[in-house]
Amino acid sequence: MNLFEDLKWRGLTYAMTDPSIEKVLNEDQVTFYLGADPTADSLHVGHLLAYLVAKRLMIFGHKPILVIGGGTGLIGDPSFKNTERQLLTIETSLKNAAGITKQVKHLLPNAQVVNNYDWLSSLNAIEFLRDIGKNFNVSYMMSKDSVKSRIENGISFTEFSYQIIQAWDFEYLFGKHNCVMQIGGQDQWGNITSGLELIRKVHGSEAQAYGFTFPLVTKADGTKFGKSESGAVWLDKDKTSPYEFYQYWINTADDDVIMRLKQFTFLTKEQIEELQNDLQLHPEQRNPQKALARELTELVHGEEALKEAEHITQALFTGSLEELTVEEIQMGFKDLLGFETSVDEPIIELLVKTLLVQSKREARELLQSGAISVNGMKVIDMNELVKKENAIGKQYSVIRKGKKKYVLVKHL
Ligand code: 545
Repeated sequence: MNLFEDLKWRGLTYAMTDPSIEKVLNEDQVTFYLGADPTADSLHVGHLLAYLVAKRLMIFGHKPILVIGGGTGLIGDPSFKNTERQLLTIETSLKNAAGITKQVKHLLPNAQVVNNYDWLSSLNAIEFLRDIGKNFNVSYMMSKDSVKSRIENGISFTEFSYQIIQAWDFEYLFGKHNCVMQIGGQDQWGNITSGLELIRKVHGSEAQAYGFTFPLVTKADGTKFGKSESGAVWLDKDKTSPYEFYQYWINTADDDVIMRLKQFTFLTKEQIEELQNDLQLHPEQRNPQKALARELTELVHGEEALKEAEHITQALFTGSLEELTVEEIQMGFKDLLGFETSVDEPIIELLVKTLLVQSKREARELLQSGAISVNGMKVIDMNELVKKENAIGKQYSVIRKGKKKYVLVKHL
């Protein structure tokens, strides 16, 4: 499959400024760019798609420039936003830009990364209005779908001017780095086409430059992609642990999982078709979901973190929590309530208090029959103390009844 067919098959083509893009993508090796504003200190899974599209182009020989919007972030992109954005302070913008730069470098290790603050910050008002502004027609700017609703409901001159600034970036990169293509999500169409408009005004109507957008990710049930019960799914491991990240993908609905494998993984058509077959034959095994979670966790967090996430998932499934480290337990139980105690208590008391049994009589019977274990060790004596001293990392004891039922006791 050539690049364009691959992108199409994966559902990654939304709109193109020129049908000859297909030929350019398949036959040329061009420099292209993708921008992100530092509105937060981390990307989330929604933004990840954009970088994976860039990576696909890179694999086929095109050269990426990743623009960090240190300058544009100070203005605020109004595209499809209902209300005016809160201005970022320079400090926040810088701090966020550092976080995002680190992430994009990790995702595309060989890409050139630049910050548009470097060229935008020296632009003065006269230059802006005379050299750049003169190329834009206000009614053209107002007609963009991305700002239409805001024209009626209110938009500051600052945000209204955003498309000119992003357009200037494209023109700047075109002139300086021979960057002939800008890619972005479908919400970026207005800004990207403004850039092409400017390039043609400045470099003549024959100037060859292209815009390419991909669709926003949607879910079959209509709910928002990229949100879990605890909020956005971030790439930063301190905001969303690798285990939670893994869980997000493994919980993908059957109706979405094949699409997600196409969009977000580098598995081949054959591999994905095999998983599709697998989904039809034995959906209960969730092999496509496992493959998706594995691919993405490894890509974003690395092999070690993937192993850890799989280990926690496995241990929670079988109940063998005693195999886990303190960190793993904390990661896996972040949102679950355990039982806390500040004294070493006899097992019989704890069994009742944690509701693992209904009565002391039941507890006694289970202990006698060898069905109770603490941290993997069988306990028979009903007066045996569950001690902080013997706990995993002196913090957690796992009390298990039979194979599947267990509680986590936290020693305070
Ligand atoms: C700035 C200067 C340029 C070119 C582009 C930009 C950024 C652009 C924009 N993009 C979005 C974004 O989101 C915040 C990410 C970091 C927390 O606003 N004006 O910055 C998203 N983008 C990726 C995709 C997008 C877009 O980073 O293009 O469509 C999401 O999928 O919304 O010269």
